[in-house]
Amino acid sequence: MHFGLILGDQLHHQLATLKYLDRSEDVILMAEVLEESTYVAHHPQKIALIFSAMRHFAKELKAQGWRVRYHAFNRNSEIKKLIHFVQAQHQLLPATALIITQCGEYRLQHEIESNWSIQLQLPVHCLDDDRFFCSSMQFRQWAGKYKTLRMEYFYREMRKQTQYLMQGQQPIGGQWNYDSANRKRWSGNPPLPALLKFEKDQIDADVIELVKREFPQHTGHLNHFHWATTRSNALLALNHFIKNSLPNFGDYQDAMIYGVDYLFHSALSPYLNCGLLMAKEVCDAAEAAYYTGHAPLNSVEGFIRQILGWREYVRGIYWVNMPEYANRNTLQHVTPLPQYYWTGRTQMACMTECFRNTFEHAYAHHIQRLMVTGNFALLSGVQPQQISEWYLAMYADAYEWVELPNTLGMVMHADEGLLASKPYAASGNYINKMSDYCKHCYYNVKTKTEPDSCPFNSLYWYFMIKNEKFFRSNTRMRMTYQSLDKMQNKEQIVAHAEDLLSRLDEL
Ligand code: FAD
Ligand code: DLZ
Ligand code: SF4
Repeated sequence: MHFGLILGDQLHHQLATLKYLDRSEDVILMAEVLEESTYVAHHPQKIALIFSAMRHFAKELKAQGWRVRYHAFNRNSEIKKLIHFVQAQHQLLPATALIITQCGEYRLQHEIESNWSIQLQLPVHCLDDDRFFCSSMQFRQWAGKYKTLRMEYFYREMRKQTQYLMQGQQPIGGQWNYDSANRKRWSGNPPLPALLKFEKDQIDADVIELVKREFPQHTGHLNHFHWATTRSNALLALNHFIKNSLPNFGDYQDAMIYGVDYLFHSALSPYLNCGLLMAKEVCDAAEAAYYTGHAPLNSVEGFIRQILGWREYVRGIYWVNMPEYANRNTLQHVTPLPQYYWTGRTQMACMTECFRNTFEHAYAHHIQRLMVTGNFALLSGVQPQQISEWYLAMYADAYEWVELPNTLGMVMHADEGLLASKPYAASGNYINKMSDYCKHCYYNVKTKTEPDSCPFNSLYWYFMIKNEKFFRSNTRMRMTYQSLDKMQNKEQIVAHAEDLLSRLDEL
């Protein structure tokens, strides 16, 4: 008899472990444990989503005839780590092997590979996670062919492999990428889709109570919890997105609006990452919407690129470069993360608005993460590991394989440009162009060195001056340095930025 351990982000009926095991003989183990729920201070909604989805999944497995041993969260129990639960079950009912599908985080994968078999006195077999379009092995082979890696080239390979939006070897429409058509500002039209909220059942209600009781000190609210916690509801969320938001997804992908939580984004990442949805079925549904004429090419290509391109690419980067990747800090940033990342209290309206979204929903869309909270951390020189921990804690979709390359690579440019060829640094002007946040702000986005000037402005130029040795020779940043060279009041900007940095927590 084998044990199959299924983790909180592996909740799919076609998981490699389940395909490998025999339901008439083998036993499935699942456990809610202290270590997994506190290795960072996860947002309470993230914990609630995972616990509730785990409980629903275990129930579905039992209904299908699997023998399931489930450990519900109990802070006082001896079972604090996943291995403790396997150990306890192995003592009760000795197994011949433990089967597991590759974990999403190096931390746990490494612990399993290096210790478990000896500690448990049990062979441990680790299966490839085949929920992705590109295996870690395939990515390694692809990456081995290039001196410099670029997502765009990886994405083209994946388009050819999967044949999404392709005519033979050529992209439909003649272009691989419609990013330049995806930058409209939104000012009230087209109307936003209604928010899909799921009725809570008894399992959801029990878990929400438990999380409220057990994790009161974790940042984030539980009262807005409306995530799907079953596969059938996650499929409803997918259909809702395809029908109501995908047609406008492309045009407004980069827009941000005060008080608007999701715009035309899908909010499907928590389901994709915990297993309730498969990447392939999501991309299939989007592609079908193009072929039926329901959604335009810039939306469908843009959406598929995020999943087939970025999501797979960052996963590849993670597994090829861990564990040393996590410690990189190319720009040698050491500033502690300002307190307002946890309290939301700052006078910068763009930041308070992204924090509000985050705390209320364990969600913020990509541009909010990249160009507001991320951009600010980059410009103010926050230590990459501290801001990485914040993203890992705050979002319902956050697992290290996807969070770390996005934060450390894309946002903080801490990986020597491995992931992105130039930093996504921007002044307040970009935020003002893509949002209406500045209208609600104490600071003035139009000035740089006045007492009430937008902090992003002087910090942006200060960042360029401080890091000149890294970026001046970068051809993609030529215009930035040409503008800097023409600038009259550089000393004033430096002085202003240094003053802001000396009282970063008060902004
Ligand atoms: P949509 O805009 O609807 O996009 C569709 C899907 O594409 C997403 O559901 C997601 O699966 C995928 N996707 C889009 N962009 C990316 C990307 N850059 N990398 C990987 N997948 C992408 N995404 C996570 O899933 N987990 C994380 O922990 C995470 N951390 C991030 C941290 C930072 C600093 C930044 C800048 C981005 C991070 N992202 C992360 C990527 C992206 O912001 C989220 O995937 C996206 O906001 C999820 O919202 P959505 O489902 O509405 O996405
Ligand atoms: C994120 C998370 C949390 C909060 N709790 C659990 C848990 O109690 N049990 C579990 O199996 N998984 C949990 N997870 C997801 C794991 O942290 C995730 O599977 C690993 O980090 C590997 O990706
Ligand atoms: Fe953000 Fe600056 Fe605009 Fe205020 S003025 S919302 S700080 S970009």
